[in-house]
Amino acid sequence: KHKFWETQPVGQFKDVGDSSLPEGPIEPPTPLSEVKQEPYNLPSQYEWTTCDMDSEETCTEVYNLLKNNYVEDDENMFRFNYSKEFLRWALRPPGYYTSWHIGVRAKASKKLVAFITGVPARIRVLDEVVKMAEINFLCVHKKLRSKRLAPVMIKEVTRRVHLENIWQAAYTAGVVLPTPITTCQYWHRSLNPKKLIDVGFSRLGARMTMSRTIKLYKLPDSPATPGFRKMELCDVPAVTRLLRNYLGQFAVAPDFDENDVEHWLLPTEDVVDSYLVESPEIHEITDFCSFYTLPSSILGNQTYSTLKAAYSYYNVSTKTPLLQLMNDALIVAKQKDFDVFNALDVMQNETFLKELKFGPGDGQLHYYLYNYRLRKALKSSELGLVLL
Ligand code: MYA
Ligand code: JJ1
Repeated sequence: KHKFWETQPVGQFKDVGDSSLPEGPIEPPTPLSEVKQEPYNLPSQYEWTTCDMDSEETCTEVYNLLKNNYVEDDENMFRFNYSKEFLRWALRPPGYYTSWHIGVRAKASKKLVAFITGVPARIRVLDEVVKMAEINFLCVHKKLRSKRLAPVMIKEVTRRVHLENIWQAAYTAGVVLPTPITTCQYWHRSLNPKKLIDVGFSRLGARMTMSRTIKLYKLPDSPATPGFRKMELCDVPAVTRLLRNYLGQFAVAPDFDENDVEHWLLPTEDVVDSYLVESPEIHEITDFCSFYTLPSSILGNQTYSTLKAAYSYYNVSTKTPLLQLMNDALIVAKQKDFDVFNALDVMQNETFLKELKFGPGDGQLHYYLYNYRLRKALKSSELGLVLL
């Protein structure tokens, strides 16, 4: 059934539940001299290109490929529309490799027709910190689908990751592959219910009118928690301590240091927003919340072309109840004109989703590790990792 994935060092469906298999790497690293030195072969009309995201021109080509060909919902009503600024942020974290930003061009026209990326990350799995690649933005132009280009791209990114002496990877997908370490549910909190209903993102509930719906989702004009403010550069050490301590409780989570926190969590306009609670008396940072900006194109609506969505990222509560902290996150997201606030049922998110009027979506997100076996699948609440 999975002609490609059956050949890869990933947990296979036939092994699910087999607790005699060892936990950890599925195959050992090979000497670097034994890693294939030349790129994999593409069909003869295509060529590899390394995408320099510093180049405005290349970044625009990547942006347009994804804008027109990346992930859609199951009814093809919405398509992710990552901004250029977001792509630069996502692809240039500390220690990134330009060689892991891989494109495919048509030789004749030089048009960019496919893309896949990796970025380096340290991810803790149970009690071991593992150097990994986070693989994302796999995309093949709609006109070139089902030609088995994706397996070649995955093998090529794998080869380039191996050349940096990294042997594991983490990735997510909306499709089921061999085999998820966990499956997460998307939840959605309406901020602009009228627009969401008008564009078909949500529906009027039974026995609900538009005005009752608008009232149901109304939020205060400003956050309620004393000392709630935007994160700043000087907060990086305190936020790193807070986050490291919090993420320690999950089975799989990033091992963030201060450089990572500065990159991934310091606010960047229209890319990532982070807020914290500084106790007014002792100036101690006790709580933290964050979300990233990922709009979707609305396909074929006369009135609206984009849905502005915020996605819950990392949140830590030690003093302010998580429910109150996330309510404040919803309030600032509404103030910033987002239409919807999305979250997965990871970490402790289940403790606020229903109470804060999130509803389950029709999408799921499956999480995977490459060349690392977990004896048992995780509950989504045991996962401390959010990929973009
Ligand atoms: S997930 C986002 C994926 N992108 C999209 O959904 C955008 C819209 N779709 C497309 O662009 C295409 O449909 C794609 C497939 C490119 C997805 N992950 O070329 P094909 C397998 C992994 O004929 P196409 C993200 O970015 C499929 O099961 N494999 O198909 C994370 C089949 O294999 P098998 C996938 O539709 C990506 C084969 O590909 C996915 O033209 C992580 C068919 O190939 C998928 N999302 O193109 C990648 N979809 O026969 C893995 C289909 O065995 C990274 N397939 O079933 C692994 C770690 C690598 C690094 C390791 C380092 C050590
Ligand atoms: O956004 C998603 N679904 C929406 C829109 C559905 C439109 C018809 N298919 C949804 N809306 C209901 C909201 C409602 C608000 C009031 C309360 C009740 C709920 O369910 C879904 C997630 O649910 N998104 C997708 O399907 C996009 C793809 C998700 C998989 C992504 C995979 C890839 C990334 C790898 O990096």
